[in-house]
Amino acid sequence: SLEQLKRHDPSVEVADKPTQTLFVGNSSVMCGVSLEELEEIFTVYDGNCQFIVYPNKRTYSFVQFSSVEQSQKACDELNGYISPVLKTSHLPFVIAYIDNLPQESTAPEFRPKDLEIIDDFVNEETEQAILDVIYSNPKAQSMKHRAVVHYGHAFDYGSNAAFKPTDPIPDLFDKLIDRFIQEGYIKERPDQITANIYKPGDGIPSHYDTHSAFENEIISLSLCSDVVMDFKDGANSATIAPVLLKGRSLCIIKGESRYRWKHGIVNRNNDVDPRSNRVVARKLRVSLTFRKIRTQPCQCSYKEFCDWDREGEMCIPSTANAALKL
Ligand code: AKG
Repeated sequence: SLEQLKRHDPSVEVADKPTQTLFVGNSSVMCGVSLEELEEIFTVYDGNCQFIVYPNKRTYSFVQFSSVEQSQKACDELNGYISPVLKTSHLPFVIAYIDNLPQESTAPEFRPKDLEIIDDFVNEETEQAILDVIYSNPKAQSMKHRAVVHYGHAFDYGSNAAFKPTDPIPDLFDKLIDRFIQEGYIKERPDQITANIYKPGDGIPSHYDTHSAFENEIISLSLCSDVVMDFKDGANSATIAPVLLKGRSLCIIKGESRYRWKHGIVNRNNDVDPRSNRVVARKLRVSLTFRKIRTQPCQCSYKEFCDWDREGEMCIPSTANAALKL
């Protein structure tokens, strides 16, 4: 295992005395060890230890403890040990103290074309003000699974084909829209806003925002928690770009990233930051998605992914419904 460390991460120095950070060989999903198992085994020594993992890329992980005493106890007790917590793996952990973690990649992250992420778009005060507006709506207050509140327009089950006006767009959200336009992120004014409230563990299935239902530019403002959104290439579903959406960031999905790539959030309690490989625990997350309802057939240049066939009638109500996931 240490041989593999030298080969893949030569910048990591193995220490000759105890440090706060452990290299743990035979500890990844490639060896049949789940993140949940790893957490169960190592948090016994430090409830706040941090995990750096490489699912499907490395056979090892790193665990960073709050103190040397904690890492020493974990190392003494777990090195060479096959924990009974492990359901699938029968390989002993190979543990070593290390002086430094692998350097974070400085290469640009792999992202769909035309996707834009703006960190720190709102400050904490504005974040709280937005949450207050959302939670003043009774629909947002009790929930078992992902809860959804619409502003401006909502899908009309009655006619099953159109949007109907619903709660008006709050002034604060209108001010955000002014900023999107002034700062050049979008050109057209959205008229439909959806607030999604996700408990830790909740996600949203991979989907296209239906071409025929909404105009090109779609904005999602993330609040409260970081989360990884997976973009899947519609032309090749094995191509997945995981993108970290930080709390208070803006994600602008347009062009190729909107018409050709699907987006979704996996149901799970943790994410792996694609840049640092750190495990990030999810908290309750609220997002606001801003869209403009389309009134003319979609004329995008991604015809193979479009529900408008350019020849006949093709605005399928059920897909407009799916777009809003009501
Ligand atoms: C949607 O409402 O269509 C979403 O994909 C929500 C995205 C998000 O939660 O950021």
